[in-house]
Amino acid sequence: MPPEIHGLIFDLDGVITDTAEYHFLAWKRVADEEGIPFTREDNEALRGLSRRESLNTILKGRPIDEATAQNWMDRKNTYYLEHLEELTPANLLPGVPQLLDDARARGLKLGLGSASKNARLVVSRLGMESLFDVIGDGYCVVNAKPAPDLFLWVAGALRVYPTQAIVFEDAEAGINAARAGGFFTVGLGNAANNQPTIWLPSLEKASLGEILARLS
Ligand code: B16
Ligand code: MG
Repeated sequence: MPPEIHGLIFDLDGVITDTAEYHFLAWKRVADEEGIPFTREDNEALRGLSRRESLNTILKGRPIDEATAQNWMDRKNTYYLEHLEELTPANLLPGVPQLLDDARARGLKLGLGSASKNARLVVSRLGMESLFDVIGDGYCVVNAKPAPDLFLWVAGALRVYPTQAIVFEDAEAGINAARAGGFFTVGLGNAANNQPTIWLPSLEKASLGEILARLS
């Protein structure tokens, strides 16, 4: 029996738009100011991690006190917000508008599950406020990805069971979170190694009909 899918839940950064570059530039500026080595390659490990977990990863065990940690995270966010001013609907990743339109036409509920505390601002800059039934962001749950809490929170608000929903994710932490919650997963790009239900290189040529058929 094919599963009954009633909802789709999308990660934001790396799935709907590519804000990873802005996160990188903002962390890089803080790291340079503080004399800490931080490369583009290091940045890949931060995909899907909360701001606090990102800082911990960048620090690689270097001890800093809480006031300093807060100061660095605040500065990173200030720099990140400057970059968000460049974001427009043209920054939607290819294939996203078509997929969302198709999902709507099929009567599926649509949710967003992002670790970012800036997710609502990003969604608004992309002109997508009215497209999602529920937006889960970095303020919704205490335990960030890879805990399943955020996706479970979004599914609950959508009134769908995890076994009736597909999570679209680009990051290891996100795939692990969705799998731990019992969701079907579509892993994009580098998420191939994390055993998603279905892997796609990107959403560019994705067909929702094919994705649903492959779950059967
Ligand atoms: P903020 P996602 C994540 O977004 C990013 O991938 C990750 O790099 C970032 O640290 C995190 O949001 C928190 O963002 O500092 O804006 O709260 O992939 O979960 O949409
Ligand atoms: Mg992501």
